[in-house]
Order: sequence, then structure tokens, then C-alpha cells
Amino acid sequence: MEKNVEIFIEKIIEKNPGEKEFHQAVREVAECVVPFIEKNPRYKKAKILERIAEPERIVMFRVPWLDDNGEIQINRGYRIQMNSAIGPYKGGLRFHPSVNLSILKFLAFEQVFKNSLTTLPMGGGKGGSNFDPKGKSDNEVMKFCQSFMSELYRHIGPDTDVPAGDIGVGGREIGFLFGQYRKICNKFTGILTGKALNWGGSLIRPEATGYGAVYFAEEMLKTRNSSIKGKTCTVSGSGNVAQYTIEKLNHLGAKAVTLSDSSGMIYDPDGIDEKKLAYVMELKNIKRGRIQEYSEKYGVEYVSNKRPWHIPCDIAFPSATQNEISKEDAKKLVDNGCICVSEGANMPTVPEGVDIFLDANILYGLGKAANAGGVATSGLEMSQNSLKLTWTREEVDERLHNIMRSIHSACIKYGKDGKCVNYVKGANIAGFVKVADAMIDQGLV
Ligand code: NDP
Ligand code: 2IT
Repeated sequence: MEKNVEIFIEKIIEKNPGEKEFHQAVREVAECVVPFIEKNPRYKKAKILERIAEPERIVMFRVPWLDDNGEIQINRGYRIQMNSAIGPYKGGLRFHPSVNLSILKFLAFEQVFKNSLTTLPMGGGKGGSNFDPKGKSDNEVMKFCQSFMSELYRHIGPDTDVPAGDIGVGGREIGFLFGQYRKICNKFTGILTGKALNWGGSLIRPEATGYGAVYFAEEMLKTRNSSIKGKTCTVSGSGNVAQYTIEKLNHLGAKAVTLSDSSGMIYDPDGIDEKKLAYVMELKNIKRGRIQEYSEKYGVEYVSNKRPWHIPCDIAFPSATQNEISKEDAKKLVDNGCICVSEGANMPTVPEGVDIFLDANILYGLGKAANAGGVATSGLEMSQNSLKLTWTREEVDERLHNIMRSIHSACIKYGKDGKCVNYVKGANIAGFVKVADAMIDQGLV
């Protein structure tokens, strides 16, 4: 079995040289799915895994724009249309200077399995640009978004491909992108999710990824007769996912004690309560400041260039970026008594770290299961756009909660290992089966 995984990965590396994040994401899936395929020869014969690892289409394009000094800037735009066997391509756009083909291919690949797990009819895609929104004026961000959409518009549509937000793309960017699409196409349709409420957005979409990661942790804890209430939690990042993770933790009586950004982290042992969270939202979403300012305002510890994993906690919610939990961080978390990790970010734990969590038998909810609430609620936004109706906050939250429960059940179905659940195995196989069956049904396309 192991040998078959190695042979498969070697071919992936040869075909996609230098794309280390993509190799990492494919390897994780292959380690779970190859042994399953060995027992289910119809998937092997149809070469489903080989086909899933090859994007259906990749679009790369020039994004020229004029900055506030009148100087021309040129960025690169991408859209990876990975798999549409079970629905239109769906997945976020990331604007960050680190963006490259490898990172977007890993994200698009993960998205295929994640979207399959949501129970909704969505294929997988991802896109973005190496544009850095940090330090740019609203006018510059608008100029960039308009130029980006001037090419992207021809590749998307409500039944073709529906992008959304990710790192560096929030409500402001979705607004500028939508406006440009509407102007070019003269159509008001649901071509993006994460829209504002007064022009086609869904209640709970901003909250959904963070809330979903907490709901998923709650389901995992239930399997050990435990709950969120009273737990001390470390959270990384301070953007959309981190903020609403903390909001839900506060609702459920837990205490979140850390936040971070790409410059450093804060540790607030008294807990980031509702009032402090409102300050963080204003700081990050409106003033676009640095998390260091929190430590100055509330007189707590700030450590530059550090992530929060050395702080003792019961539950960790990595909510910043990929590979933000190293092997040493994972070991520290386990040694300090952490019993549960629920990943709001995509692939935040390095493979050696994942092994440490699995060996220690803690509750480890990998990103493609734990953070699927965001895209699931995007799916609910698409449904409301098609129906030309809006659902209440309670209705959307209830649907989100049910979807997170059903993802947890799917992980148990395929990942139960004696008394324990291997969520990595469960999520990867459950996500795979639905897409694989659809691909077989639809023939060699
Ligand atoms: P935001 O842009 O709102 O926030 C990102 C946060 O992570 C910021 O605090 C940012 O710091 C920090 N961060 C980003 N890149 C790095 C880096 N290279 N090193 C250290 N810190 C970094 O993004 P989101 O909250 O939307 O996304 C966070 C994670 O969640 C990502 O992995 C994303 O893929 C994932 N995710 C998001 C979903 C969504 O619906 N938004 C859905 C599912 C997953 P700084 O302010 O310094 O840039
Ligand atoms: O990684 C993700 O699932 C997202 N960034 C959300 C994608 C979406 O289409 O809502």
C-alpha cells in the first residue's frame, strides 16, 4: 500500500515540479484514499485519483492597474477550476504577496473534497493574485479589483464558477469585484458569495467559517463526553475566521486567550471578551491596523514574530494560514495538555505535526472538515440568490449547524478506528467517494 502512495506521489512531483504545497495536499489525500482504492477497484480502473489531481482548467492573467501616484503596477491573477463533477466550481479568492500556482492548486484541491463534504452541489476552485492589499488605499484596492474582474468575468457565472473571499478578500473587495462584473455584463446574478446583505448577501456568511469551526469542535468533544464550555482556547490570526471563532467561543462560555497577525501575537489570559472583540474588529476590518495595538490598549503581552502555540490551552483554533503549526508547535500543544485542534485555516499543520496529533490521540479536526462552514454558507447564499429569497439569521445558522453535524457524521462513517475517529481518513475518503462516483457516472471527461 505505502509503495503505491509513493509511486503516485512521485508522478505528481514529476508532473508539477516545485509545487511543494500542492504535493503536500495531494499526499495527505493519497495516504488516506490509495488504500481505500485498493479495496474498491472500480476507482482504480477509472484512474479517479490521477484525474482528480489534474485541474480541469487553469486561467492565469495579467492585472495592470494605476496606483495613487499615477504609476503602473502589474500583478498576476489566477483561477484554478479544479473539479466540477458535482456542481459549479466554488471557492475563494486570495490576495496576498505569497500567492503562486502551488498555493492556489493546493487550496483548489482541498476545496474539491471540502465542498463534497458540505452535502451541497458545489465543485472545487480557487483563485487570487499576488497583490498585497496591505498599505493600499481604498481607491487602489478598487482599481486593482476592477482590473482583476475585467479578465475574470469571462470565466465565471452562477452555473459555471462562483468565487468568494479568502485571505485579503473580504466584504470591501467582493463589493468592488461585483460592481465591475455588473458593469461589464449588465447582469445582476449570484456570481460571487460573501456579498453585503443589501445586494444579495446571506446572513451568517461572514460568521460562518469561525462558527462552523467551533460547531465542529463541539461535535468532536461530544464523542468524549466533553464540551466547549469553560475551555481555554488559543486562536491564531485576527481576520475573518479568527474573529468569529472567538465570537462563538464567547457565546458558548469558553475563553479565547490569543490572537496573531503576520507580525506577532498577543496573549490575554483574562480572555478576549465581547468588548475586546469589538475593538479587534474595528482595528482589523476598518482601521486595518496591527494586533500589537491590542497589547497597548489592554496592557497585555505582545511577542513579535511568534505564533501562539506555546500558550497552554484545551483547544487550538489555527485560523491564519497554511503550515503555521510546525512539528515543534504540535508537540508543545500536546505536551501542554491540548485535547482538541479545530482548523479554521486551510492546511495549517505540517504533516509531521498531524502525525503528532494522531499519535497522541487528541481530537484533530482537519481544515477541509472543520472550516467547511464558510463555503457551505456560500452554498446557502447561492440557493437564496437562485430562489430570489432571503432566509432569516436563525434559519441559516440552523442549516450551517446541521451541515457541520453531517460532516462530522461522514468523518465517523469512514474514519472510525476502534473506539476513536481518525478525522483525516474520514474526511478524505468521504469527500472522495461522492466526487469519484459522479466522475464515473459522467464518463471520461
Ligand atoms: P483574513 O485576511 O481575514 O485574515 C487572515 C489573518 O491571518 C490575518 O490576521 C493575517 O495577518 C494572518 N495571516 C495571513 N497570512 C499570514 C502569514 N503568511 N503568516 C502569518 N499570519 C498570516 O483571512 P481569513 O480569516 O478569511 O482566512 C484565514 C484562514 O482561513 C486562511 O487559511 C483561509 O484560507 C481560511 N479559510 C477562510 C474562509 C473564509 O470564509 N474566509 C473559509 C475557510 C477557510 P495580517 O493581518 O498581518 O495579514
Ligand atoms: O477556503 C474556503 O473554503 C473559503 N475561502 C471559502 C470559499 C467560499 O466559496 O465561500
